Amino acid sequence: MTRLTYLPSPASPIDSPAAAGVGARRVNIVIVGHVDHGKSTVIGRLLADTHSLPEGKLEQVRAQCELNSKPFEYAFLLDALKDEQAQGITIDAARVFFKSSLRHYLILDAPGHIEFLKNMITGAARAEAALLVIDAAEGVKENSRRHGYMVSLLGIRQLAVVVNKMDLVGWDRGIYDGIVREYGAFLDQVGIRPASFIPVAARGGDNIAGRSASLPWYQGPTVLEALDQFRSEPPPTEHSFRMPVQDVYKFTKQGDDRRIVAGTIDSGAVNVGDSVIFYPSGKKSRVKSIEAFNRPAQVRAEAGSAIGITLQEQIYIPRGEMATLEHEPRPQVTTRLRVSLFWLGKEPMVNRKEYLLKLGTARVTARVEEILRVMDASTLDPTEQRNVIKRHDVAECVLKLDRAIACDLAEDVAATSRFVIVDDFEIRGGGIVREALADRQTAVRDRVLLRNYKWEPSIIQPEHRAEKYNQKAALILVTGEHESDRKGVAKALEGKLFEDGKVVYFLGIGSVLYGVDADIERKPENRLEHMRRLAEVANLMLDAGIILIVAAAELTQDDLEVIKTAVQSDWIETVWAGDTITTDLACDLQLPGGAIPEAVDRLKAHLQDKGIIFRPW
Ligand SMILES: Nc1nc2c(ncn2[C@@H]2O[C@H](COP(=O)(O)OP(=O)(O)OP(=O)(O)O)[C@@H](O)[C@H]2O)c(=O)[nH]1
Ligand SMILES: [Mg+2]
Repeated sequence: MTRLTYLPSPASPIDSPAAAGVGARRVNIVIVGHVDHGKSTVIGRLLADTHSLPEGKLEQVRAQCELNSKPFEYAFLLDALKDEQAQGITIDAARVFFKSSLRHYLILDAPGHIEFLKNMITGAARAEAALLVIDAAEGVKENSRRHGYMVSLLGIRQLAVVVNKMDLVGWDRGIYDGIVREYGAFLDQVGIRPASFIPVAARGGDNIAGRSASLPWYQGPTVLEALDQFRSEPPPTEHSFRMPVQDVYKFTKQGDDRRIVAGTIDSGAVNVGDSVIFYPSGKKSRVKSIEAFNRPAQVRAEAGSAIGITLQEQIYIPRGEMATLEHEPRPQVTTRLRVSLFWLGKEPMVNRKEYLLKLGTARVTARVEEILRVMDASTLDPTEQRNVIKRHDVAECVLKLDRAIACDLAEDVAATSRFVIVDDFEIRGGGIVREALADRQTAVRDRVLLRNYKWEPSIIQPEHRAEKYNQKAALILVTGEHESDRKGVAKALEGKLFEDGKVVYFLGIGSVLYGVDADIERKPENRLEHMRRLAEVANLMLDAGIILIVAAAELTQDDLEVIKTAVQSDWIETVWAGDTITTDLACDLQLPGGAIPEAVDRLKAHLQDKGIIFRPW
């Protein structure tokens, strides 16, 4: 079936159930620790000692070392495997598979904290348990602590601490005990109770897969035994269904109006016939079919699979929405989040600066509204009260987003509570959502969600209207000071577009105030409701495919946020008429005072740039 080529390929071919072995659930383990403390050696040894290496690999790497006259390192095994896997894998963490007599494992060796955080949060990798390696000779270092904190922040509750290189300290029990005390106290502070502290010498294989004769005083499990003792977490299908929408594809065959909503299921499961609700929009439909990559259509799909669903009623949903099931707990929808985050950027995180927050497939501009608490992650000492979050700090803060997103709280659905913060195209931090806070639009949003839930979809697709009218529906908000001629500009634009054959309508605020709003007084406390009604009227006209031009004096950012709650934000253009912007509104275009025809020309060019109307060839 050719249509399946529209679907994204699964995150990685080795994520397939086949790789986990028939019937066995694979356990994912992340390995962390300070640089050079021996992560790669532990993994290399595990591979070698469980006979999980490809035939002849060990000998091949040894021979190569000899050839280049450098000492053999178990870490080289990983590099060799990494090279082999490199095709088809796009993430930075080395992914290594091996099996014990009990079950299959995937071990993720993250080369640094950015990669670790990135992979853990973006879902490129998820781990149920962690191994944290500490060099017995060097002792607990800053990154031993930072990584421990990150493990706790990511909600990984199972941890074994590997005290490595015991050979370098003469297998001394006192040194081991000291590390157990010091690091155990630290873990206690971040709320992790480690399953075990294991003294090992990874290079020689002591206490990795086999018991060490040099450590007779230690009675606990070997690393391999500790792995086998980790609980395999309850399958994510026990949680609510969450699928961030990656993309919406349209069938291209003539007369086929269906779309495929594609994404990877983060948690839960979905069945054909289920009633799905997309958030933050609140739009609803029913699952008609589930299409999976390279597999025949299926009736059910579970967490971890990359799928596409077709819907009974065709509704417009953009990338970034989150598919959920009607009969399950709904996600949080808000523009204000209380979060715990970890900052890795060289430049500190500051108030007022704009960042990009990525959660699921949603991308949204975010600012720090308030910093509640900052700690140094390597000591967990609360730093003095300050208003910046420095590199390697962990902080609890309130983030304000410029439009609402759907997410979950860490305690409800971990996967859809994780986010990263991007600045200048690089990931600078990440964290989890602790609490969804109310914002000014909460009441409006609740009504919009209900409206969308009850929405009667037309059989005419929005893009068919767009094709017929040769334009994209848009709300153009023309605002300015009271004295500005915003109405003049707005009406002239309407005239010009009408002349060009567009379906366009000018709406003055007065037409709403004394009509739709006739039952509410004009006083400041009613402004929100006035805006809500204006936005609802606009939403109807936009749904009809119209370019709607609204003129209103001195719109503020608050007004815009209310309007954005009811009207899809990518359909809105804000224009300020006049030399100085006197409110806090973020404008897409400013038209300095002057002749109306010029203003209209500039506006028209702007609409062409935005693809709302098309430029003549
Ligand atoms: N003496 C001794 N050296 C070891 C042991 N385990 C690892 N090493 C050495 O420590 C060095 C670092 O080991 P790696 O496994 O590369 O450490 P890593 O944590 O993966 O390092 P990065 O990936 O660079 O952070 C290597 O030279 C290893 O041979 C051990 O048990 N005893
Ligand atoms: Mg390494």
